[in-house]
Amino acid sequence: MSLVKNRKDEQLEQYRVKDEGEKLTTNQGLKVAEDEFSLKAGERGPTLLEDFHFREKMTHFDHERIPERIVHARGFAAHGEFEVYESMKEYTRAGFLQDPGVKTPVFVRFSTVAGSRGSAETVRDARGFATKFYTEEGNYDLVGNNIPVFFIQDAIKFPDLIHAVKPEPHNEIPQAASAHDTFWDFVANNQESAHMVMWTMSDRAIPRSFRMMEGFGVHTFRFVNEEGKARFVKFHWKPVLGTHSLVWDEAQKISGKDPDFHRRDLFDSIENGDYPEYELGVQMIDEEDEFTFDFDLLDPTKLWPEEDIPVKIVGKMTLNRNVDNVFAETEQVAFHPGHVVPGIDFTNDPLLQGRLFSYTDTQLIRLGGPNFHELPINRPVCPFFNNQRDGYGRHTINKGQVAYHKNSLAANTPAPARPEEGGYTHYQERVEGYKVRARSDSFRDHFSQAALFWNSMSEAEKQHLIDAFSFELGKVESESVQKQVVDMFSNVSLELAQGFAEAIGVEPPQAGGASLEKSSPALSQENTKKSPATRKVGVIADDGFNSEEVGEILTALQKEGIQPEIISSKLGKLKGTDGSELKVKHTFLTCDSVLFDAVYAVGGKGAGKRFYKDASAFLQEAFTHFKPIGATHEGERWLEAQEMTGEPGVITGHAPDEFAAAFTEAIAAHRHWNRAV
Ligand code: HDE
Repeated sequence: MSLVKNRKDEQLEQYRVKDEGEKLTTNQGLKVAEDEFSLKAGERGPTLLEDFHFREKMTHFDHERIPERIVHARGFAAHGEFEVYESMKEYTRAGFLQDPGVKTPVFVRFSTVAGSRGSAETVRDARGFATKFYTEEGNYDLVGNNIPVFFIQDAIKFPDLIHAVKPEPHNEIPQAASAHDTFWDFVANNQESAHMVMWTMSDRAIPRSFRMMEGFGVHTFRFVNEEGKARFVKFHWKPVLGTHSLVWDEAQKISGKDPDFHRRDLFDSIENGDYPEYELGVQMIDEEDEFTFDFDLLDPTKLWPEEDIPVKIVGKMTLNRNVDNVFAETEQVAFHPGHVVPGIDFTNDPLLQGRLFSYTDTQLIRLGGPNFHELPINRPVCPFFNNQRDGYGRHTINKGQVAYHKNSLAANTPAPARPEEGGYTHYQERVEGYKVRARSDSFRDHFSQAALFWNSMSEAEKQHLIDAFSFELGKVESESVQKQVVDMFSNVSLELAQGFAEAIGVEPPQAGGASLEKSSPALSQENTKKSPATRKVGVIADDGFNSEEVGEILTALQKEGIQPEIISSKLGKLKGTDGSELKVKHTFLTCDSVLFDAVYAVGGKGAGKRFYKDASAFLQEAFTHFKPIGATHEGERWLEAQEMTGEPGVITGHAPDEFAAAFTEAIAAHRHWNRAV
């Protein structure tokens, strides 16, 4: 664990308790003499009500659970720090964005949306990316997703969307999946969802790692500077390792082999010192330019193409400490898009406006009352004073007789602060209009940006989209819903609609498609950063491996930050040709090809028939998932036997140093889509 200390860490320290080595007590501090037997009337008699220790232990246990989040229930979090690269003074007065060198403590929770708290992590879904900045001016929460747009335009439809995507109420099936009738019925009948559905059917919805996905604030917010000048702003997190995904078959298998795949990856990386890093980016538009775009800036189903409105990279976040206790921190953390600091303000995006209500409301039921801000993980690092009092679980002991404003008995304190003293003032936007339940006409184009997304995909990504639609709608039972969805997406791309219509047995549409030709290269993961760092390579080896060669190759890979793990038929140590040893980390039984980024087939003279069978299955699976494969000696012959040699991303037959360099490059490429599988 990192030894990094910051103000939040110091604050949390006063609440940490280590029980190890202590005497067992009740919650009243009374030492307990016996913890295995309840108090009975005779050895075989009934338990007595007066057994306060039993009662307390059982009562606490009975109350250990709180309601899980209605959405984003399955999540995992870590602590870290944020530092701005250059002052953002020109654009915002937000204190934490002023000084390079000042490190603001952060707490980030990643999540899936639809699944229950115990569901698998590699399901097809959007991912939550919620960041709490513990700034000196109070907590600022950037509660975003890994997808820059949302399914709906108005918060009033959120309960409908979530009811449709959650397991169907009559049989509570399926868990953590959108491949069912009610979700697709919702999509077809609420066509504003088209753009986000393109993203959730794309590889973005099956990230390789929380460390390798982008984050987006989604809504348009406002930056306001010291002079009161405002600009529209969208927030981005860009992962330093690039944006990478799993393949769908692999993701489904991981759900069974390791339902904790993403949290394990995050936890282990932090423990290893491979701290996940993300750069903060902002897109800004001047208020004067509000109406110069072919979409409405307030519409949360629209993104701002990065080629038109560049993302200015302004700082970096590093996650460097795992939590001590998942319940106390990750489960009890309470995010809220309404937790803002001076210099950051809202817009009239009707989705954002509704969220500003929902998040406090949900914490009241989830955390049991209005004092959740006092929980250690939620406390700001700056002091807070007001006239709020009492309620369930109140910790603060407010002294004095005055709990109201205005007063004379306490000299009218706590007193509101003027802006120059840090008081938050809302941006004075001029608003007028009739009270109506309506949607602006400028929100009506649902297909152009969905088409922009399609146009921006590589051939492989387009195929993945067709496959994902074919999978999801292949699980839908209602033919009418299937047909409606085909009709709907024929407005986006005829190629897409025809592709999956064919697969699900619906008459493919003959006409349609958006006329848009524009594309945005930033949307394709083909154009993301490529790095071999922290990639996991399964090394399949047995006794009698070529020591010198393997030693050289593994050292070269490790120098690039690649993490080789030895897999064999049994645990223990393998002996190489010169007597050197390799420690086996996994057997074919305890791991699986889907849990690695690449495979290196080493072999060994001791490898028998059974070993060869297991190794072949492992390699075959890696091959069909387009993963880099390297092989030397026996390994090379295994690949030849399976006709993999010479395929893209399959590295064989070089001197060790050349092999290591070529294999590293293949690993950095992530996947090799142009392979014949
Ligand atoms: Fe959320 N959302 N949401 N959401 N959301 C919640 O708040 C809600 C939306 C997001 O790790 C809930 O504390 C409404 C968009 C994240 O603890 C709840 C609407 C985006 C998390 C809620 C939205 C998000 C939540 C459930 C439509 C991306 C997890 C538990 C108006 C910008 C935070 C909780 C964590 C959680 C409501 C739409 C992101 C019920 C009403 C858009 C990352 O309050």
